[in-house]
Amino acid sequence: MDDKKILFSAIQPSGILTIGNYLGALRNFKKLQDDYNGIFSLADLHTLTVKQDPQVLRKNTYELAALYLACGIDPEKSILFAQSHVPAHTELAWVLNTIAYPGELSRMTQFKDKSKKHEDNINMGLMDYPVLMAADILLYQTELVPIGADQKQHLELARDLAIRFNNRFGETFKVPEGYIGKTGARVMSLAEPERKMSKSDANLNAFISMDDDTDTIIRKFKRAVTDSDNKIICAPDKPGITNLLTIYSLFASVSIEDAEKEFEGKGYGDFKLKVGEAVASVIDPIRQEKNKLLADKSYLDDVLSQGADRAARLAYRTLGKVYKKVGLVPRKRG
Ligand code: ATP
Ligand code: LTN
Repeated sequence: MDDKKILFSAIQPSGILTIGNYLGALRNFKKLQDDYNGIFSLADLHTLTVKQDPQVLRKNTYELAALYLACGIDPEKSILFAQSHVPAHTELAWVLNTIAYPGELSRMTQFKDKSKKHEDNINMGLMDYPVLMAADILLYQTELVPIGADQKQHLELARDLAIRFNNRFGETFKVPEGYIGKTGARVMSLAEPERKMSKSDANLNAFISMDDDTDTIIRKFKRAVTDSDNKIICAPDKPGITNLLTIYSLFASVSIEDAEKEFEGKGYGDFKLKVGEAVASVIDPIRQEKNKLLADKSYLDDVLSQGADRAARLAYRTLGKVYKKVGLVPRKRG
């Protein structure tokens, strides 16, 4: 690794990703990987906080590895690995648990939302989720963390834990900054534009999955909830159209203002078709590339294995420092 700053991010292999995950996270990873030492993880341990079918989880993990690569993460430039392949993540999480307070964890919006959604499975892992996420980030002396807007609160906690540990035991962790894109950090549901687009939504028409083909994408945009008048502009009282314009501007690479001009005087039908076509033209080649990569599991296994070796080298440097600072006796070898 050269002396560029470290960037870390992760995505859970908890299902097929949506264009929300793409616009809020994945798209930025590729943009940033040349200017930083990028470390990208499959947050497989995080997914266990919600019930998973073991076979589906394994499949989703390969899907996500292939998607990262298809979206342009270059394993020669960046490190790509599975969180569970580097045990330092859970080891550091344990130490951070001893300085994290139940009060601050139970106040987290995601914990409250997911507790409501999964009433039958409110487990310790669900509450401890942000501490494992803090460990992910702090292990690598990370300076920048690209995330969607919904993860801002978790990043704040990672910063608080780094500062708390440094104050108590001496300078150990870099305090990371978040990178939240100006547009696309919170893509909204197509069915209920006041709520964020989520891959676990029961209504399949509420999101565009990265696996949807062109016809499906166009059909879903056609059904997208819009507002009562016929104006195609961004406005606080037009959340549906604002969301579609944002999606269009990012996928067609035009500014919101230019998009508004382009559709001035046009009807919703025309507009929605254009949004669908713009999205499909970007997603189609990514999906095809992902499926090609998925056919070669041994290549994906190799990438992840080499990624885990490189990640572990960096991670254990920090973990060694942490163990020493808190007073654990180092194991004597030989
Ligand atoms: P779930 O919907 O199953 O709760 P999720 O999609 O919110 O999961 P992750 O898959 O871990 O959670 O998210 C990966 C990245 O995508 C994170 O950086 C997150 O902030 C971002 N992200 C998630 N949803 C959106 C969205 N609607 N708009 C923009 N970014 C998003
Ligand atoms: N919780 C994140 C996924 C995640 C993550 C991380 C993101 C796990 N560990 C470390 C950034 C840095 C989410 O997006 N739901």
